Amino acid sequence: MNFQCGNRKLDFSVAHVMGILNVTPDSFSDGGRFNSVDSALRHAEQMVSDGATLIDIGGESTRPGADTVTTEEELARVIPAVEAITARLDVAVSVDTSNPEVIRQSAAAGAHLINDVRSLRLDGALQAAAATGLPVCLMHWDGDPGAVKEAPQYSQPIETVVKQFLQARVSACEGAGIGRDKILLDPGFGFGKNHQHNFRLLNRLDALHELGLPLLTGLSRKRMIGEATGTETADQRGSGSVTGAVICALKGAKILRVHDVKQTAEAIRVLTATLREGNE
Ligand code: 9MG
Repeated sequence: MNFQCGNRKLDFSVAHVMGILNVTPDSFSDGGRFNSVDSALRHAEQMVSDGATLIDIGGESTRPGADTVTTEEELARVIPAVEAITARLDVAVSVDTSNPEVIRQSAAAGAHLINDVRSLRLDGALQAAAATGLPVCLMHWDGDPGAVKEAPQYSQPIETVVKQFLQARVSACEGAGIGRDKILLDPGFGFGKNHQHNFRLLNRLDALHELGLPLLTGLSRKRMIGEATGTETADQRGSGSVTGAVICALKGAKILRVHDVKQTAEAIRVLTATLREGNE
């Protein structure tokens, strides 16, 4: 059960922890403290020593209301971090981007995976990703990729909506020459979904396995965790996020995108030890 991630192999008999490295000045929960190459590298080093086997570098904030970023600015934030981390650390580097030029230059800089919350729907993104030969993560986010849904409503159960959307994006990828062995799927917790959608999707994550592709999930420090735990700020949501990650892994997710790497990696080790015994 291996997944080839660029020149790295991930053993999918266990769940992997992907550490989040925001290189935006207004990043989600670190307040932009990691926006220089040195501090990005230090943060990545810490996450690797805490148990991350992937690092997801993002130069565009997808927080509701965040400023849009120009291609030049995104490249200036992301590429030096990709170069520094791939040159120095033994870790798979993912780039969180929807921009075709950033996809191209990230691959040239040594990235191993393209993580696109817009599922390669921007003009030229599908072709750019196919040309790199890298694997891609396709995430469910309904509607206009640039817009944030205020009061999301779906006419079918959310797991059906997500499954149909992802199936269509898988077909688009195959049509562009990206093979199924290079595709990860993501339900997109928090993207165009309300509390009920998010938790129903978490409960029914198994439904996405019918697509036959490995799952990546990200619910770390999101509002859904805040709503369930009654925590106002992102940095108060650590234990709720770890619990959510464990639920995802129990339901078969292979990559967990998280802020709290050490705590999540330890929790996953306990889960892995449990599942190894008595499951033969
Ligand atoms: C960039 N980003 C923010 N949240 C995410 C999520 O849930 N999944 C993926 N793949 N990327 C995300």
